[in-house]
Amino acid sequence: MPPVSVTVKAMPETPLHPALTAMDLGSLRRTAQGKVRDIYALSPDPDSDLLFIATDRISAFDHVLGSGIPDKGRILTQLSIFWFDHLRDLVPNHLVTADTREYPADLQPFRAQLEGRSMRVRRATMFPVECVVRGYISGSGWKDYQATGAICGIPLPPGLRESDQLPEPIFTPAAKINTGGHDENISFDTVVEHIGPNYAEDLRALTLAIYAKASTHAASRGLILADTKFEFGLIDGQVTLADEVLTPDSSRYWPTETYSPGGAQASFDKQFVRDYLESIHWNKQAPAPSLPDDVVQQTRAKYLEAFTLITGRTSLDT
Ligand code: PZK
Repeated sequence: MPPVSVTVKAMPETPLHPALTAMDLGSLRRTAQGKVRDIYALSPDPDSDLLFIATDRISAFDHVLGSGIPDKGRILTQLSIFWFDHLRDLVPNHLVTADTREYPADLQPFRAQLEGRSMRVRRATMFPVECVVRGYISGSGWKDYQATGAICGIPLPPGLRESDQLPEPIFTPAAKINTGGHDENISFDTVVEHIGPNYAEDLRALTLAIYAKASTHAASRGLILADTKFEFGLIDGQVTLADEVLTPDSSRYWPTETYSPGGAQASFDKQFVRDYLESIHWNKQAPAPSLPDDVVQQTRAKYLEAFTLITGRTSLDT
């Protein structure tokens, strides 16, 4: 009898809970809702800390889909916390605690919903600028380059191909468009007009420094950090990193192994979702479809893979 060799592919842990796509926090006041994240005020006091929550909702082609991805909110929250810690010597951040036992008493009944997916954060006065940094040319940057040879007024060398690495990382700020539209790329001079030269310089320098540190870490884990977006605010007069940071929802990560410039790169996390939505010829108008369970599970596995690669941890719970 020859020896039998069995290889078991490591399977991601099975989710213990269904996707959580809508929060129920009783009478707590929601102050902002994004496609995927919710922000609540911890108390009626206008200066109170905020509760920043990542739900399991997922968006594609600018719509929130009918299905959530179990554990997505916990995965993205744990990634943000990892990066806040990794970046702590570079920039202060808004995180107070993610230990739900340190949340106010009236939230204790909701701890099961909040555990792992929420952060108690300091309230900041947010700068009205999306701080985007690109090390590679993709997305709206590729579109602008093809049309004008520049991104946000920064001239780039001719002959770049889609997904090429840029000669050096560039700060490509964007202005938020409120009514669901895409952010609009703006020049550095426009940032200066909005917030003044000192803060504009601060945001650019911080954004580029954070990108340098984060992309070095990502590279050590086999990932290219193609681009990412930060939001900053003022807390006690200090420029502070806020929002979620360096998650797959706010960043483009590409596996170094399959990187191939000259076209679009597959999405690390959402490619199964996009492929499914294209396969059913959805017209990309509301209502957005739900996802079959195999697409949900494959997508969940990709978020877990990103988490494990970046943090070196195999479980969300340890
Ligand atoms: C804040 N957003 C964007 C994110 C949404 C909206 N620490 C803070 N203090 C004050 N305001 C904000 C933050 C943070 N972070 C961030 N809007 C306000 C946003 C997620 C969901 F609906």
